[in-house]
Amino acid sequence: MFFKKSLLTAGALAAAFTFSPVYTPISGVPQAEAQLFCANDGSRFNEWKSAFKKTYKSKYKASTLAKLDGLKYDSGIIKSDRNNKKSFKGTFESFYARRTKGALGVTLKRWRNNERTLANIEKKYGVQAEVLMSIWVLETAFGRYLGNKNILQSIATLAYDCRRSKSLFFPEMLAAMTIIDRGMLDLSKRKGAWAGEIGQTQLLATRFLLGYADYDGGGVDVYKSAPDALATTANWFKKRGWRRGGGYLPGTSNYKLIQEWNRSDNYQKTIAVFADKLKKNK
Ligand SMILES: [Ca+2]
Repeated sequence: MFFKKSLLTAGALAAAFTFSPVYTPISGVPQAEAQLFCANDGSRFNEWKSAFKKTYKSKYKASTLAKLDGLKYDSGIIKSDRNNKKSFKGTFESFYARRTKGALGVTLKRWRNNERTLANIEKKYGVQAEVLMSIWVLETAFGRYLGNKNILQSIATLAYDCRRSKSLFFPEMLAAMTIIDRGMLDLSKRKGAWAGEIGQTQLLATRFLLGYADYDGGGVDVYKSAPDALATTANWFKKRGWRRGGGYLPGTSNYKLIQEWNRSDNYQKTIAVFADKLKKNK
């Protein structure tokens, strides 16, 4: 079964080069954020948490800020971040073959079993069903591999780390706190791949916040409800400017949003090409 080998670390791989549109240049950080700092080991993590709480005490509830208390610096996460590029190396052909091995039949079957849901989501948000199916299988094999790292702890560790803190993970940290603050999801109690991704399509916190959509009633649950996870993902693409019915292969109008989903060229192209293959084989 392809699930076991090729998709075991799907979420973790996907996480690596994800990129947030909420980029804050270091030169332009607001004063409050400048009070925070970064480091390359865990020695100042507790100090960073205290500084964070102080800086944002009027922005978030005390109960939200208290979620930081139990977090530890996770050096395993930093190691994953440093080593991640290797996972995406090689030619597109070899990467694509590895990641989609054995996936066509099971993904088509899953699509057929969720035909109406996918059609409704496509109709509502304008994002082609096959693109969502491609992301769903590549990220978590339909919710099978959701990751095993505490989400808030992962995000806090990466937001504190110097390498990509300001450009990528600090905005994710603020989004994560907002998600907790609004009672949307307690990320201090949820698990994801090492870069803090959420649910069946491994959404970064900024994406969860922007896309947040309840397809099947009863509140948004991107873990147990595949329709919620897929609708939230489609809604994110829509809000980022997905053109209804537009192309998504390299060189077409929507490809730039697939590029925004993940920074790896190989992974971007894999999402698009596999989606096209699904459509042609349906
Ligand atoms: Ca729901």
